[in-house]
Amino acid sequence: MFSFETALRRETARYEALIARPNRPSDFYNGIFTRWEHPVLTRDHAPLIWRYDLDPETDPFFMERLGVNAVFNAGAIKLGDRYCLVARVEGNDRKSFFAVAESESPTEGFRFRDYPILLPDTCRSETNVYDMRLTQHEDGWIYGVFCSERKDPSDPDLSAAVAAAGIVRTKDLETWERLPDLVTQESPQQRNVCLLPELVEGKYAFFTRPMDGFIDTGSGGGIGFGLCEDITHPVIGHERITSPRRYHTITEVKNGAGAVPIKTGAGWLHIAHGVRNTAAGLRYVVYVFMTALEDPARVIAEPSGFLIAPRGDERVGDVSNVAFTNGAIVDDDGSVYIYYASADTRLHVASTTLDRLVDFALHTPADPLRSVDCVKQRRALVEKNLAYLQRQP
Ligand code: BGC
Ligand code: BMA
Repeated sequence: MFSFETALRRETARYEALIARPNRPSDFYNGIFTRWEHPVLTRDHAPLIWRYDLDPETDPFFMERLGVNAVFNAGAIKLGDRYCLVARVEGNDRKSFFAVAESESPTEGFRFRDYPILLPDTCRSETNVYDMRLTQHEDGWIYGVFCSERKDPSDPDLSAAVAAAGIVRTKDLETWERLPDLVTQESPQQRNVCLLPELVEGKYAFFTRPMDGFIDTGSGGGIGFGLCEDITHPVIGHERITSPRRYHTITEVKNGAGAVPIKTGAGWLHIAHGVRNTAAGLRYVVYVFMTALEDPARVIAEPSGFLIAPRGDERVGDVSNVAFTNGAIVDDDGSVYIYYASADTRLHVASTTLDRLVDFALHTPADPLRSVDCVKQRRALVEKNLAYLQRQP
């Protein structure tokens, strides 16, 4: 016999056990980062009060009334001693929204606040929002830059859409002020835009991703960079290309910013994403590059290949073969927590340190772009290692 009470008790206990589940480093090793065993957020982390109607009068079968399909791509920030994630939550209805999950630990225990974020509704045609990057700006605000998507009214194709960068700001992740969407005069569409924490030449500095169409970056040559004078009327004239897309690399089809760039003594550290095409669809990986402190658009290092690609269970989900990040937290002790999602389905954490990431960025050889040169690069490493081993007693 079905009992509402029993089902509610069982699901509540399961939910609490999930939140309380300790996480631990997995046995994956590459010296660059530690992969943690369990995801930090999944659809099962969505509170019961978001999904069920807990009143047996109106929900006698204790049914999910508003299911949650996926929790992934999160902006990340540390506020006081709390690690805060603004996750992309996708309902069973395909619409995404933002919600804050927080914990005293960077790797486990994330719990959503009671209410998801209700953004100020400033544009009737806006249909979906996702992938917020959180910037603790030197002007005192926390900015959230996200993708705002709507149907393309000029194209009868039902799937034709327009993507723009929406901007909100807050002090506490609770009250959000919406600013006008970013206007980029050279690019009709934008996705994967993020704001640098510091002014450059006294202006707000954005990493952009110029694109001609909704999916195709077209003539968009890579990750862009542009300055805007007034954040309350954000307009960017020219966008310079920083990290470019290149033939037969991990960025051939697209690339874009990931986490907000991190300032280090050696330059701005970027944890970005690159996309290549395959017979099985697009493959997304996370990669690293650095730009100059005095000119954040100028690339000074780009280690070859990816930092994080989907592995094992990470490969499978709603959009398989995707590793994607839009948030990382740098701790006071130099630890870095990269929150990356797999397959547009769940959110994981990788931990490392600033020292390791900078060493990786500066001392890993660049992609020589041709197979034959890649073999030479690898043979040179083998030769160095064999000579080293021979010198050992
Ligand atoms: C989806 C995004 C995706 C984009 C491009 C959007 O409709 O919500 O997850 O990145 O399309 O494929
Ligand atoms: C994009 C992103 C993400 C998503 C990825 C893979 O373009 O903006 O939302 O993770 O595609 O679907």
